[in-house]
Amino acid sequence: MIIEAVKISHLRMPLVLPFETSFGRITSRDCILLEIFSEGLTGYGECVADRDPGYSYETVNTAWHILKDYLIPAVLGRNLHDADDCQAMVANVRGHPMAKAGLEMALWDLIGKAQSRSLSSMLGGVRTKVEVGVSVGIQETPQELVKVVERYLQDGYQRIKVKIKPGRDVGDVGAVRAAFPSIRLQVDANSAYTLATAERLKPLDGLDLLLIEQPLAEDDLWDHHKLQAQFATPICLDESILSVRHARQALEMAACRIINIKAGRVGGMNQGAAIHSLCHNKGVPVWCGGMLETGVGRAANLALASLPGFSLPGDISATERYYQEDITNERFQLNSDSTINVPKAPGLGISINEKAVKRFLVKAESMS
Ligand code: NPG
Repeated sequence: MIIEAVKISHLRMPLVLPFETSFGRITSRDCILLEIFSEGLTGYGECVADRDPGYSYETVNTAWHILKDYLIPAVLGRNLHDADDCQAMVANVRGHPMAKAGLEMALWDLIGKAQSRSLSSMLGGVRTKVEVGVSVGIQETPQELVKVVERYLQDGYQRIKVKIKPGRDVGDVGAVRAAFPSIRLQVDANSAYTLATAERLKPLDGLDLLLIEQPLAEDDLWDHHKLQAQFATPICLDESILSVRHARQALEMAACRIINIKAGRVGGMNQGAAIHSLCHNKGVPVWCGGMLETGVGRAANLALASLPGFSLPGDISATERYYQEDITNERFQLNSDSTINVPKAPGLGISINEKAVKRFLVKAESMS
């Protein structure tokens, strides 16, 4: 398929509730919607780079620059047979995985539509619905956190992730565990500790957690290795794993026992699936992370999480947990068994609500 034109749109969407992590609090979320045009079809993708460089160095503005000046010119006018071709076309650009992943997602959608195949089936997915949980941001007080968790449990989520940071860790998680002794519970520090300050997390080992996610800096595999040796609870890496090579090295040096896979963080679905295969072959559990995606990215996450090795619930919640109004016509619902259905229609299996896109638009640009 010849890539005829590409449109990028910077969107800002209000969140239903503020979301606070160790790197800040947001009340709205930015992203870039990509549209790739070929043979009368449109492929949609979502670039998950955020407004601020808190989670990653990429921002919506760096991604805009990299897409507009490098990645889109690398694919415009080219003949694509397979979304996997995209990786080679953008290989000259160092880093910027979220920008690459947004483009790649749109190509998967386009090719899926051309071949009448769902993304899940193209990737080798084996599930029609996937187990999901909810990620709960830092609240005003531990008591407030317990209330919020209770509401999500009532909604039907059977796995809860709690965000932690220094000073808001053992007390908060202990309060949740005391209130709900048998729920599946995990924590995420988003790199907020050092090997020294992570000492204070020791009591978490007694709280029967599924995992402790990314306690230390993203470029610090070796100290994660030292920390894992001190904890019975598995350490899970997120920000540290940007490639298949990082995943292999982290496992070889026992820096973690579980990996969170986000296609955006690793440069695309193709790389996410490859990390999945590496881990699956080694018997290492993986799960699908989330970046507060719109329905576009959520559809992609559900397809990825349908691969056989995704054995832990993903950070993929129902649309209503994030957005009152989404940019897809489809709204994802939570099933009574804490699962969400994997889209079946060709490509991502979603359609776009153009009115909503207009409402949330910051700026747009078309290239052909
Ligand atoms: O449900 O999509 C979701 C949110 C899951 O906690 C979540 N994401 O660090 O993994 C993370 C965190 C995040 C959100 C990171 C937004 C960056 C931006």
